[in-house]
Amino acid sequence: MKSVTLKIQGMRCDGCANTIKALVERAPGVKTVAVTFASGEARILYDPAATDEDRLVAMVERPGFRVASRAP
Ligand SMILES: [Cu+2]
Repeated sequence: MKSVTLKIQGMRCDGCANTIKALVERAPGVKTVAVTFASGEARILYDPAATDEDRLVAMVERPGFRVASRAP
């Protein structure tokens, strides 16, 4: 398992955080997702054999959010 923390721009409330969580959670290879509106961060634990960072970022950005940075 690998983990990544994404810094997300564009979240305006807890609902946005829940939207992102629900989206990423059902993606193949994703184990756990925690999204915090207050800090603007998503922490994702995933199986690197089934998905990768680029795919996770694309998933977050599809509804209109922007990933400003990534950290392990
Ligand atoms: Cu919102």
